[in-house]
Amino acid sequence: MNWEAIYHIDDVPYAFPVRPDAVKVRIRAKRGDVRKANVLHSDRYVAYRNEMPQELELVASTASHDYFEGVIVTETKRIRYVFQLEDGEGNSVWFGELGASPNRDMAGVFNIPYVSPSEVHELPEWVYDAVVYQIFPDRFRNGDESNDPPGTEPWTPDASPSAQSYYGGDLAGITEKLPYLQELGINLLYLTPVFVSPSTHKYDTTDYLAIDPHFGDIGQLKALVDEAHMRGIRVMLDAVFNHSGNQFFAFRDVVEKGEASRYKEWFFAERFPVVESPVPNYVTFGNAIATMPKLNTANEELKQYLLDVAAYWIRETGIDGWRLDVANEVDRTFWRDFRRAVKSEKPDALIVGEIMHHSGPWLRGDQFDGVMNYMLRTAMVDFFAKTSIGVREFSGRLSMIRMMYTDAANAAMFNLIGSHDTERFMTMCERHGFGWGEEKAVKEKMMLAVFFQMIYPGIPQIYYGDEVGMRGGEDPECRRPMLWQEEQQDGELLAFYRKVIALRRQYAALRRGKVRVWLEEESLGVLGIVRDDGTQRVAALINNSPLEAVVSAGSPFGSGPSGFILDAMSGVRYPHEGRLQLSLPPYGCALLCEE
Ligand code: ARE
Ligand code: CA
Repeated sequence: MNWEAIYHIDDVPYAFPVRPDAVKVRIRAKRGDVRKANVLHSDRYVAYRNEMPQELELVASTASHDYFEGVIVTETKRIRYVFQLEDGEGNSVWFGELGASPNRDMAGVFNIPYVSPSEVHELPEWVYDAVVYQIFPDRFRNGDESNDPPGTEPWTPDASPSAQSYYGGDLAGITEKLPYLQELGINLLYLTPVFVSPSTHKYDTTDYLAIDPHFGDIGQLKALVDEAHMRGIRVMLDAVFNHSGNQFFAFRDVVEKGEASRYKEWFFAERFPVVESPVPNYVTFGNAIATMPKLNTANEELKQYLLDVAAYWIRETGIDGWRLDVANEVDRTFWRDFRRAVKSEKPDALIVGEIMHHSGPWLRGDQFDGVMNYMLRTAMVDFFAKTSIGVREFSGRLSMIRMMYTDAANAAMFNLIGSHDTERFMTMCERHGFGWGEEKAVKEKMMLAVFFQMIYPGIPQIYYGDEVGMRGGEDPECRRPMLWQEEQQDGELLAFYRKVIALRRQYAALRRGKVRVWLEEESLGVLGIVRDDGTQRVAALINNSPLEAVVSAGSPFGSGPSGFILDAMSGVRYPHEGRLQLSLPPYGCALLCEE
């Protein structure tokens, strides 16, 4: 056994409360090393050696490591525990706070002195059932031509927008299309910024307390939220608190009054007077983007101002949460206070940060619920669109990402294949797909990725237009106006989206079930994933290869209650006697369910 690979700490993500009386523990070992993993635990104040060993389950594997997990239930909320690992050759090792040792006492013990209820990362129940649709408001639907900005361009979905183009989309348009979204099956909307701003994307806020007149007004936002709620759809807005726009009143004040401005501490002026050109002498978002002065969110006065903004929109319009822009560059104390402010205004509000990389520090339950899962997107792009990694590597990356976070954080991720900041997924499939221009295979790869989104833990995210086959490279190409003409939409793709979203809503195991890898058929390109919520078990099969795959494997359904297993994708029934044999078409998938 490789002792050096064994790892656990008594902290997130290796130990975290899942209920006030239960803590999940995880331990890592070298892949394939450990045949049996146990945790021995008791109350901290009872005499040693009275513990019962509790066996842990192998829950995830990367190329190099296996991860074992178990839930310790505690009546007293005070836990003392130590791990004991066994390999296949009868060797055993103890692992405690002093490290690994063949001698139990030399390994020491881990302690969870007290599980405070406030440490449990509680998610609103609805989050488990959510499927989110992202809208870039200027480009979704023009519902009111009277508010169009000057120079509004014609709504041509194959046009090439510039960074400054306006297309006239607005809140009225979104409200008008709620029936379409309801029929699609989504139940959460995320709108990129809607507050007053001089740009088309509105990430440079002029007024945090007013809707941009080109999008509508607060009455129209209220109407949108009310109508959405009536249709079972929640609404989240974009909080751009890392920076403001340079037209924001406080920044104008600093530019005008310099050091005498009472808002000078709200920003990071390098010297006074503050100048915006030729090079800004203050900190901005990104690299010297003068129109986006960075906000000093550690400043108490500014903090209160922004927390009031967050509460105001919840209170006045009933929105259900916030997506946080450039979330990893904002003061973390600010985010902790933000969470308190938002949840005290609306206890079941959802908070999702925008972070493109490892997000552990923000996902301990004290700041965000989840993040936009760009790490998962990269894995999906590599596996489905580029085929630059195989089944094992993909599966390993999924495991790695899950093992970075708590169960709650994993459930609240926005699992996206693309956004307003990335090339569209279909375009990536095309670009990396087939020299021989196989239109069909390109679409099938896209469908596989969407199927995967729907069977995986976390909130599947759909970027407007992906569902009808819109194409587009990086910003601004990925922000074309929505394709509404039915004859131009990809009806087959849209039908597929509706079908797999409906399946996610039909099978509770896909939303709340634990996730286990069932099959990693590297040579076939087949991945099998099981979801199980304790009452229902479903198994998803994905054939990420241009060839038909004949899968013959031990069934994940045990002996099974009936003689048949249903593939909910095709409607085909397979005989079931402990073994499953079925064939998947090229880039095909199956969702197997007990009947
Ligand atoms: C505009 C132009 C672009 C141009 C850019 C540079 O449209 O074509 O390249 O200017 O000057 C908003 C607008 C953008 C606009 C930008 C600046 O939507 O259209 O770009 O403002 O005016 C990092 C951050 C991440 C951030 C991305 C963009 O970590 O938070 O950069 N995303 C948010 C929003 C954006 C928004 C802003 C922030 C600013 O979602 O839409 O942009 O409010 C790697 C790095 C990431 C990096 C990423 C960039 O993955 O690791 O950290 O993300 O690249 O894609
Ligand atoms: Ca309009």
